[in-house]
Amino acid sequence: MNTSELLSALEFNFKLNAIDSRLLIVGLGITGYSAAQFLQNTPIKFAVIDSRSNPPLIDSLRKQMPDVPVFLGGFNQSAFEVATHLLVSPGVSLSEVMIQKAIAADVTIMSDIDLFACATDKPIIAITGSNGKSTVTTMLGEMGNTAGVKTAVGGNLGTPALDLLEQNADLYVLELSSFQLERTTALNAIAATVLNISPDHLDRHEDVIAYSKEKQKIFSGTGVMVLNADDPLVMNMKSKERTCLTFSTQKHADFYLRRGESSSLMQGEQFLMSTSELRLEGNHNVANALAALALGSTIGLNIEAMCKALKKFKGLPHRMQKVSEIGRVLWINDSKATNIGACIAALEGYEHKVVLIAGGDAKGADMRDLLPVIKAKTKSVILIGKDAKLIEAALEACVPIYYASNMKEAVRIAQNQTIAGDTVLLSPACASLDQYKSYADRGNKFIEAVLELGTC
Ligand code: UMA
Ligand code: ADP
Repeated sequence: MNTSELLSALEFNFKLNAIDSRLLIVGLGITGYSAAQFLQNTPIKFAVIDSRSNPPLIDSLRKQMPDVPVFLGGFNQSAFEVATHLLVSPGVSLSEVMIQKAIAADVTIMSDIDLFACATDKPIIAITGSNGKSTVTTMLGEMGNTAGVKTAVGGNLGTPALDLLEQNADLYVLELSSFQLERTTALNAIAATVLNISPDHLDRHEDVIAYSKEKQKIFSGTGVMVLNADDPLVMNMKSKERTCLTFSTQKHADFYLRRGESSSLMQGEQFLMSTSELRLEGNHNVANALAALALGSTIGLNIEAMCKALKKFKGLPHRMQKVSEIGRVLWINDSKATNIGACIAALEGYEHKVVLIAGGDAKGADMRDLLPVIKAKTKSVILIGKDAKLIEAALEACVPIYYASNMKEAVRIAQNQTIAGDTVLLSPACASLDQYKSYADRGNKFIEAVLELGTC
């Protein structure tokens, strides 16, 4: 797409133009930086603001774009007052006072995803949900490339959407978070899905219904809706006016799991592949595979190529990742389980009781939702992090509970709870930021501690 087509799209969607608009990029993380780099090659006038005095990318910005005005160390009122448009990074809450004032003054709120949608005429497939986004986004990326369609993947997955443009792909697959969706209005994905809804980010969203409404925004536009027939909150999003495809591991759907002596992935009456050919564990990953197949089918990806990609896909690190087997005890790293839904899915996948390491920042979720599955599927629980006491109270002593102040201690306590044949699962049901740099840092600390056991 050339600059004049981009400018027409920005004018049409946002009344954003090179003459009288002033855009303020709020937040200088990787999203804000990608937006600045993109706008630098257009005639749109923009500035950048971050509440931190020394945001991570300030040096690069000053070096690469010395003429761009930058405001740091707070949300400076005068910077907001001249802005006609705010491009708000996902890490910044829309309830910030200066943003609320801007909304009241009719300033247009937009996201990097809006800019991206205006900047490409190539198909976009958009993926959200409480859990499975990264897995399905990556699966679909592999499917596209295996089918011979140059596919780029990004968004919440890690590479900001605007940075994908340089790959000049023929298909873009975007993982989108509720934070990205709540400030996006111009997305018109050729196909989109909400994989599932379970409580998450309730420190930022009023309740699960408000959170689910933000997720539903992924269906703005006219594209195909891919819906999880096993999730009532998702099925409520179905629109009569739109083409819908469903997937299910429980019942007949457009893409579904046929259970039997050997279970199979099916499209209608057509056998696609046997589940034993999947390299990923758990019923939730069967659902993820079905969702990816359904999404791929909407743009006519070759079905054999999609199955070939699925058969090769080994999964992402920190999601039900096998770390080691020591003295016939299996250690599993599911550090990416940053909410209750992911922890429940992990535990439900076991036929025997496991030793669970959980805890961290519960983000306002009601930890009592964990009680039935913990009672049914765990031998004992070792709690870490800021909300350990809250979780203990929610579990009503249904199994033995221990505290650990760090991961090394948690792993040692877990080891003492095990006998040959047991599994120890790190699936925290909480965010990691109270004790770790990220979920990956938490997972790596777990791996380190487990591998140390093997050398003792
Ligand atoms: N921040 C400030 N002041 C500011 C701006 C940001 O303190 O003025 C803080 C935020 O509160 C947050 C951090 O800086 O703690 C980063 O926020 P950001 O919006 O600058 O983040 P980016 O670096 O742009 O990364 C974002 C996503 N981050 C968030 O949603 C918090 C990344 O998702 C995403 O990969 C990236 O854009 C590219 O699209 C991360 C994430 O944790 C992985 N997502 C959440 C999740 O998956 O649960 C939603
Ligand atoms: P997201 O990007 O939505 O966080 P991931 O694919 O990174 O999703 O997986 C995050 C966590 O959720 C992991 O613990 C993983 O095992 C679990 N998970 C993956 N897919 C599903 C699903 N469909 N339902 C429930 N939990 C899932």
